[in-house]
Amino acid sequence: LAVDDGLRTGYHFQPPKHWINDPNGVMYYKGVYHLFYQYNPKGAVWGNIVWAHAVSTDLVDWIMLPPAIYPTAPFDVNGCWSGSATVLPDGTPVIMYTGIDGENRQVQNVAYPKDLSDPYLREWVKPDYNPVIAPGPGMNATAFRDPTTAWQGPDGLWRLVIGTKDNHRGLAVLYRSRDFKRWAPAKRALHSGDTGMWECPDFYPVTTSPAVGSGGGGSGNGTKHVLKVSLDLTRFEYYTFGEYDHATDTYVPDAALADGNDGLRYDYGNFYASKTFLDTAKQRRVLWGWANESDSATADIRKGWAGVQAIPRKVWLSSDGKQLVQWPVAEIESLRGAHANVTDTLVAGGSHFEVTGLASAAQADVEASFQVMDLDKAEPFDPAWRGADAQTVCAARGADARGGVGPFGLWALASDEHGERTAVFFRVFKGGDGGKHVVLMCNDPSMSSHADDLYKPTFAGFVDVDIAQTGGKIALRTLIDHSVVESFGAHGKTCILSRVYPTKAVGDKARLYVFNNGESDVKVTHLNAYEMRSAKITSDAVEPTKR
Ligand code: DQQ
Repeated sequence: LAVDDGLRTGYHFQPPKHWINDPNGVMYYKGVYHLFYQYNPKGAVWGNIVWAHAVSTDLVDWIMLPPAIYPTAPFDVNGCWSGSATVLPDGTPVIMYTGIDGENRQVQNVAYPKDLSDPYLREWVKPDYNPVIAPGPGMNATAFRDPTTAWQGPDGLWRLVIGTKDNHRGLAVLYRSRDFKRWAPAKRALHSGDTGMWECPDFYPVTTSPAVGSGGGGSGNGTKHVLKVSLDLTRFEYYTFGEYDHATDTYVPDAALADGNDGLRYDYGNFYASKTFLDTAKQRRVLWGWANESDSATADIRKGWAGVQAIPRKVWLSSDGKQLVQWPVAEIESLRGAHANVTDTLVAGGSHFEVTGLASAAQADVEASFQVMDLDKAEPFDPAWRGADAQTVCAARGADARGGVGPFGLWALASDEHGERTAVFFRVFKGGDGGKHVVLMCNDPSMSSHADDLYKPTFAGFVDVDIAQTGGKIALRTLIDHSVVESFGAHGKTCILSRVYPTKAVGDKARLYVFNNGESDVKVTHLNAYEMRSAKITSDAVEPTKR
């Protein structure tokens, strides 16, 4: 069975065709959000990489512009890879990106807007003095890339980090500059870990308030600094946060946090090479991440497209200071249309019901609150799973394995008779640390499609909530978009994005169910499922009004 084009997204960012990967140079500049991204202008597989460019005034509707940065010079002749934008104090934005030079070395180049009076900043100029940072002696020149947004220290110097590796050790190496032109490496890396290459590092301040200030300054007074890296070995992203001392450029992660595979993730699903920016218009930090396909390369070539961007997420520190919290930017709620509502409906163990009333549940935003009626029915947490990651537990106890408390949640993109369905659910165990329940959130795509050439990984993360304290209540929000199921558990504490390829649950054939496959009854206290309109993706045919 072939995957069909009814799987293109309606409100997740996608260009009309071809391959995309990492978001790049994301920024807000004079009323306009810029999204650049890794793009193959010639096909639906990775290669020929340029920076494609799109602009928006609301992070919802996008105007597609011609590629902004593409190979033109010896310092980027073999590709223009990932990088970031920095808005300088005089208001000029500057991009730094990784160029693949004639010797296939990874070097860092800067580019400046050609015409600051163009509200879309369409054209970018690369000064002849590039590259501004080349791999030093003894450095791994084929693993030295993805510069972050720069920040300025109290001494006035700019700093940024670049991802690299030294044998198996991943590093975020620090560089400093007075003029954004001449850069000197710091003696010590900002941080490192025994994890393999660190791609796409990101480093930024957060507080427990979703609203952020200027974004400058060191840690202290409730401000923590987040360091995120993308591990090319596992294709997952991990973060720590802790104290950053501006004067000495020392970063010390909080003691409870681990680097690498045992660490915290932004997303426990298909989400990679992400990058944040400070949105000065709305005083928030916004996270962009790329979701790859999980069908085959052959299917991508047939479809003519591959890759989407996740919905931009606001990110901040949880009130207990133990993790980050993420939530889709409020702007996407402007796409909400007709909605179906369920209140105080009991779902008996072993039962399910359809959420009816939507013309299609292929493009929907679902907010649900569940209440477990009998937490005592929770199964003991198998001591053999201690230290195991959530994905291992969920693979052992999928959506169809009957439990004590849960699995309960949604069947998204379900066909008639739900022969196809993607299960997003919680499962609760007794006997966690300190006697707390262990709450697991999973995305089980094993029944998501009748097609046979798909990679269908189970994704899962633990949810750090004390479910007994909340009276058995837990919330789930799921953004459904044809081939995307992007979920936020417990108000954004655990997030899972999954790509699925239904063959029957497509367009107006897609349905939505609530299911409970546990012993304990579960009540749906509230559920609102909104049909989502499509975002407007236009090309730049019309000259915008200059202001
Ligand atoms: N993708 C880019 C690299 C980056 C990787 C190349 C991460 O710069 O390290 O397309 O997906």
